[in-house]
Amino acid sequence: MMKKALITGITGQDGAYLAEYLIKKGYVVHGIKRRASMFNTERIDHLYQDPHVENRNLILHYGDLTDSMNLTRIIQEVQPDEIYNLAAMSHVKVSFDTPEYTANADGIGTLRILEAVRLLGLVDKTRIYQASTSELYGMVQEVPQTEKTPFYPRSPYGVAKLYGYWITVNYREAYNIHASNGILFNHESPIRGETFVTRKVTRAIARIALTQQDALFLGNMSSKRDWGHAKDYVRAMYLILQQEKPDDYVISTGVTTTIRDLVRMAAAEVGLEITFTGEGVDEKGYLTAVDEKVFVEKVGEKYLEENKKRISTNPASETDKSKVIVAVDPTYFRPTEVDLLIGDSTKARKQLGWEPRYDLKGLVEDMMQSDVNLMKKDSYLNEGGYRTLNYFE
Ligand code: NDP
Ligand code: GDR
Repeated sequence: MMKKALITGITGQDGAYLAEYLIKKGYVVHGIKRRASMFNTERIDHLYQDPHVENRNLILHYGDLTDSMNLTRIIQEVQPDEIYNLAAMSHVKVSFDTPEYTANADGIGTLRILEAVRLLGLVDKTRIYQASTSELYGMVQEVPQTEKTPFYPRSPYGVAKLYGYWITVNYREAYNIHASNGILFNHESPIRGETFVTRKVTRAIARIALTQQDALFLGNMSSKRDWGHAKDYVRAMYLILQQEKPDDYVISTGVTTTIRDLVRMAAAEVGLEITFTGEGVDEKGYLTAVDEKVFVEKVGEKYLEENKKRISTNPASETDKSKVIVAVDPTYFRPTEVDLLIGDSTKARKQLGWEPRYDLKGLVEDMMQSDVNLMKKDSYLNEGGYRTLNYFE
């Protein structure tokens, strides 16, 4: 019998990589996708099979993590051996704008899945993976962060995911469900969402190199992230569900880098020399008092104290170069920030035998290569006149 997996969030970055990985392993993969006014399956189109074909190994269902009845019905129909709960409103900054929805989808959504499995009597059959996150650590308590480091989330997203984490642990303890948390640190890829900082940077640097764009605007460039490749991280998800006992695991590379250095690495891939600047930066590239005003205007006074240190330690460098490429726009600052993430994944490496195959350099190379190709394609379309949409002409 082929194993059946159900992936929520199959149209996202991780969902797409995981679906391909599981299909290659011989699974029948079921996925939940949201109804949208346009096609939203681009990341999995290469796996798509016509519904009229028999013995498909990819089957999609319309659904939403905010709809209990829908989730319960799908789980009942599919009777999955494994559920990977990857669906979420996953953008930290956006969660400040949509806190209630984020809590509903990311927090209560997790409960809906666990409770459906319990009510349907699938506790002994179905294993559950919960997409937990290094955003749980939030305010630095200790580094590197392990499974035992206390949580202190710093965004509505982080707080919603905290509920998801603990309700998973609670269902495991209360009902003996095989439910596990992967506490995954940031992981990226050529199909990463365009508004996360890595992809925003690789897309923009590719466009700047091809003279399609002049400058890139970023927020706080001093925060540090432990970035890995999504391909490596979906392997860890699978391994977590193959363990005899459910448990929680940190998945990370153990190397941390500032946003500023990430920008430098991406620029180096296309031989660009970069200059950092910002509204009101002094000749050394440090943000001046003027920027505090801009900050207050754009972000709000009450966030100034919290971010003052970050503003003053957001230095530019090599400012004597004439070309301005990266500028600071306070709009992208967050009301509360996570300054430093660096994960210790010793437990996963020992117990799961998991090792990442990509380091940050390999990841940036992969993303830059892909985005340069993408932007070249874009140029051809523009130059050929295939891009203009004029509904009223
Ligand atoms: P993406 O944002 O790329 O994908 C999120 C997926 O969830 C998309 O398929 C999206 O659908 C779907 N989705 C969003 N809201 C709902 C909803 N209400 N109901 C059903 N589906 C919904 O995220 P990633 O692939 O990067 O991340 C996967 C999971 O892992 C997320 O839960 C994320 O929070 C978590 N995580 C991610 C990390 C990372 O660095 N990437 C690190 C740690 C945790 P649509 O395509 O229609 O928008
Ligand atoms: P993060 O990822 O918040 O860590 O959450 P993101 O790439 O959005 O931000 C990383 C850091 O970069 C700083 N930054 C900017 N971020 C964005 N998006 N855009 C900018 O212009 C910009 N300028 C600076 C941010 O302030 C932050 O410090 C991701 C998501 O995938 C979550 O779902 C996941 O749980 C965590 O990673 C682990």
